[in-house]
Amino acid sequence: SPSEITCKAALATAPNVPLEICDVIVSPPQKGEVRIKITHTALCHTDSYTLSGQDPEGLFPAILGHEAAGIVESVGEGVTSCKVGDSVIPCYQACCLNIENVQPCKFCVHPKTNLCQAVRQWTGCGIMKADEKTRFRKASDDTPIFHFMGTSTFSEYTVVHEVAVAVVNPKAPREKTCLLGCGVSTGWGAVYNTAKVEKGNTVAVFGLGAVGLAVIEASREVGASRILAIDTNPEKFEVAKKFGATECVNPKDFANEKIQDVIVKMTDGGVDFSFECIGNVDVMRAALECAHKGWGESVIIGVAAGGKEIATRPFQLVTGRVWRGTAFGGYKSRVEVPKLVEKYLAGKTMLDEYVTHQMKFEQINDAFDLLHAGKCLRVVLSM
Ligand code: NAD
Ligand code: DAO
Ligand code: ZN
Repeated sequence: SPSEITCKAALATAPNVPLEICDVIVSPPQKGEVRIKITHTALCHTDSYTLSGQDPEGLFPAILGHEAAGIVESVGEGVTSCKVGDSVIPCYQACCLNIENVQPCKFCVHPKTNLCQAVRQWTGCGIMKADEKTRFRKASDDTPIFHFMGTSTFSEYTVVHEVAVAVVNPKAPREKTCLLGCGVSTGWGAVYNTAKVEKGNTVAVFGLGAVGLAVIEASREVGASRILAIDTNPEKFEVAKKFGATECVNPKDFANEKIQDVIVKMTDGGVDFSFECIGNVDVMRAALECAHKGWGESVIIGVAAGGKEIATRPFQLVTGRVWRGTAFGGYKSRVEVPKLVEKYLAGKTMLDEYVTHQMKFEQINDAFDLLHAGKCLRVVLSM
């Protein structure tokens, strides 16, 4: 049976201090768990948000990271849906469908949601369901280390619940498909599953990071007639056009006008769909209010800081606008992520284009600096 592994991990010891690369001991997977050798991990905003100390669920010390790919190293008792050697993508949003001897939760069988609750109460507390303990401890002094989002991919080895493991085509390059663990899938799914954008629709996308660009890419694929790309950083416009934006707008060019009024004027009353891909509650309002009267829908994707609230005049909704939100683009992760990998392999999606930097795992703090400076789409670290 599997034994403990000592390996390198990037430890978040306390809010707002650089990660500490150190040796950690990773326990064997218990019942319903899988130990994964992480080969590639990207960084996403949520990792930096939790590291900043603003995340109400943030725990320290912890191993962050949730956008990754790897290979199954060992499996715990009763695991049937993956085996040693499988190429996998850990899923922070679990999915308990299609597992032998597992009764799916009521969220998983519901067609309108992907918010599986099978392990949510434990992943929210940084522990594993089987014994409500962590599988990580510091090699130097045995301090227990919390898990993060049920994934903890900033480690050479991690332990996750079986319901959080998507088995994917081994031919797919993990240095690219790791992005399907979060941001890119989220943007695509927001268009296909949440908004259900159709050919000829008009779209406004606020925030041109990887998530916003994935929204643009999917909107182009479904045949949106106009795709307005909005960002306060004009350096993002060139890449937005490459992904399919038809027009780019910088709110800073309209100092005396609200951006929603600018978009409404540009589009004869507003867009069919808008997407907030930033995490700014004022922009969320603007996105709702630039949706067309009578039918326009706005999707919140960005994660706002803890305690923030959204506002608009209720009349905006009375007059037919709809406000929605999405987590992981509505994809039922374990079932649908493998299909996204196939779509990429068939040449029907972009993915390589979202990777702007490749670095070694040891350079993770430099990668965070790039993220904070807005200088990257995605940095992929190889272990
Ligand atoms: P990012 O930081 O790479 O991109 C954000 C972009 O917004 C940047 O280009 C920035 O210049 C721009 N921006 C900032 N303030 C602006 C403003 N006031 N007006 C216009 N543009 C502005 O981020 P990302 O990785 O693309 O993620 C976007 C958001 O989506 C984050 O909040 C992230 O946490 C969230 N997210 C949500 C989910 C989900 O499931 N709902 C999944 C992944 C990421
Ligand atoms: O409460 O059941 C739940 C689901 C919580 C997870 C939702 C995550 C949404 C955004 C995550 C940010 C990107 C990693
Ligand atoms: Zn479930």
